[in-house]
Amino acid sequence: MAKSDGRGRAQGFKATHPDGVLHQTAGTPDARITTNHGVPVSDNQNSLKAGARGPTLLEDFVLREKIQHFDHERIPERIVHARGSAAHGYFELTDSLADVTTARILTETGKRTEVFVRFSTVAGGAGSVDTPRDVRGFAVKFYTAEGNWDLVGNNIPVFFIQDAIKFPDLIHAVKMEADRGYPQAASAHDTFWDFIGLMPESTHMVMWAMSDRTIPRSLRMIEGFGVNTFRLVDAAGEATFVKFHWRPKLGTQSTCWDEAVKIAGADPDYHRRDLYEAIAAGDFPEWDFAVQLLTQAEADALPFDILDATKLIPEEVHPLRVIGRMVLDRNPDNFFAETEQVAFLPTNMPPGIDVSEDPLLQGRLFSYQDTQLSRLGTVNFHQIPINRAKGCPFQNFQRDGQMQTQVFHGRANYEPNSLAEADENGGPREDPKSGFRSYRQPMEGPKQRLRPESFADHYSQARLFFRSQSAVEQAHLASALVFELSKVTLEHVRTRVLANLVNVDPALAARVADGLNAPLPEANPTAAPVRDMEPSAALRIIGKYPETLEGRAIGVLVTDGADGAVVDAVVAAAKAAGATVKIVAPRIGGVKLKGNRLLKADGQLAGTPSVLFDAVALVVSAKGVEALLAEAAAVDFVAAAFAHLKAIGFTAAARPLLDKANVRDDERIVAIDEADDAFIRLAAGRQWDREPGLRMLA
Ligand code: HDE
Repeated sequence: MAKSDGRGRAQGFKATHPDGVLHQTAGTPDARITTNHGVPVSDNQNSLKAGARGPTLLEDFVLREKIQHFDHERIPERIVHARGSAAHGYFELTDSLADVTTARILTETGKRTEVFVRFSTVAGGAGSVDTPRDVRGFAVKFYTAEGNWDLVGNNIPVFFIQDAIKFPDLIHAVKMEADRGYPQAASAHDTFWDFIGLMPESTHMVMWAMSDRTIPRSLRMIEGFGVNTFRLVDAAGEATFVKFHWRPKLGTQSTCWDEAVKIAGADPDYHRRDLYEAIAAGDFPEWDFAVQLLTQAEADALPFDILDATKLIPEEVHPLRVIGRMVLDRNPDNFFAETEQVAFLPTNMPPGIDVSEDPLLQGRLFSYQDTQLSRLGTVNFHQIPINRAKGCPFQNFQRDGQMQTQVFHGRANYEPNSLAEADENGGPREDPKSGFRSYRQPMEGPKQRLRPESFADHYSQARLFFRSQSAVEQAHLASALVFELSKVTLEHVRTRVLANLVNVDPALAARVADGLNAPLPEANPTAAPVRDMEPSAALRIIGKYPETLEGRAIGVLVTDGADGAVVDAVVAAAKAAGATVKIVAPRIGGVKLKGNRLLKADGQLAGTPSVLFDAVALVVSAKGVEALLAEAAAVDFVAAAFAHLKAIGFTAAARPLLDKANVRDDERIVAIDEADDAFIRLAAGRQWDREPGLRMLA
């Protein structure tokens, strides 16, 4: 693994920004602090005063400029997806789609194209936590040779609503309630479930939202979906429908709900830190890029409308074709300049990729461009380095505006012009041959506000999703519904949601009603008959991800007097299997192992609970464990690892701690034996059959 400078770049690599961004170098004359206008500053510690103890002078332009700049540091946060983390990387096409599109990003195999990817939660503010139950945004900006392509997706393939006109209502309902300003980053409240109950079209997405997909283990372990249906267009102008998918190399993996809640307290930046540290360590996350392609005839044969974003296309019916891969290999240099200022626009598409008439997508085509104006404050936001087209020039006759940074030459700022003929630079010209052309979809019909009949089936795919899950996943989903609805204070809201659930699956509705201790209502009327579809194993996550330690973390709890040889063996085996390892000790200075060897700790026990690890090892001495028995954080460390179905490896002296934490033996409670790596083998998975004995699942 290459040594890294903390940003995922090999050491010795000098950071030179393509846009000449300032990198001060300590110790050189250029390292002087200056004002924003270049005047060197002599004293950055004291303001200019009348006398040593007198008032500060208005004259102090150094102070005024500094404070004024600080006063204006914040910009409006995104109205949705405010909390995010991002990384740079590259995309490489492995299988050309030249038969269906002219877009070079999808036809030139082997070429690496720079990308910038931002992951986000949806509902919480920028300062909220990383692990609420929420959809994750998965937005990719490809800097292609034919202009930027922004594939602005989520980690769930469907959406709550069918028409963009409902988006402000949906978001108002899920965000903190209008009068009280809470809850932050949570869907478990009255207004969200009130809206959901009144919008049966949201039921399919609700199934996904209540599944473990919305409590991911890591941003490196989420899928991504373009959600909306797009088109690919070939040289003859013929179109093919396309759905875009990202598949994480580490598999799609989740936490337990109780764990996610506790991580929010233990490390609110859990996902952000994980992404940053993995890239900094050279452990680059990677995704396969895949498409589902459908002709118009194939789309027409589907039992639902391909323009309806509340529906997915089962993989068993139209398999995924993997056409490329994406690797994230560099952390941003500056969070604000890049992660905060990046502006994704679903309208950014190179020639050969086009939109469909999906009414959700159609609204998005307006919204993203528009929102940047209040967020970034100017029509020139495309000139901010992270937003600039890098793979090709950008040039036109749009001029001026706030924060114009380009200096245009020449007289012509209009087109057509004939200045070129007068030997003056007439500027760029349109390109009828290879410029962007919209697909020539024939259109006719009366102007009207109408939902098509083909969008009427709101429950069949919700049922498909629920019935495709494993028993464990069904229990989690039902329990999540019980949890959320238990936070709803309005009884009629709970009842209405239950009445919708009856349409999904009467047994699910009965389980949730039982979990609420509420009567089961009659089913709500449906706009179309609910169909049974063939269950799709592809919709599960448990049992699908690789049981590997790659991308996972192991916590080793140690005490004074512990056997250093055992610690070394566990650490070496875990690292060899691809895990990161953290030593946890009662005090951060570490412990004195047997033989007086000092072992420094990476985390102090009270601040490093086991929710931060995928498995834990207890390597302790008899004397050390005595002290731990009187430490609630130690008992919690073990009890929580057990409750979250994790492997616990232990040396013999740890037994009293296991007993105090009420740990019952099963396959993943493993005595650590230097000669046997059973703990490491079992550390990658969770002991699912432990769960029913531990908590009341619905
Ligand atoms: Fe967005 N969405 N959205 N959205 N969305 C925004 O644009 C909007 C939808 C998604 O990391 C906003 O720049 C409307 C679906 C992501 O910067 C805003 C509708 C999907 C991000 C906006 C939708 C998404 C956004 C807020 C319904 C999955 C974060 C800030 C018609 C395919 C991008 C911004 C980033 C952000 C509008 C629905 C994904 C307000 C009107 C469906 C990943 O323009």
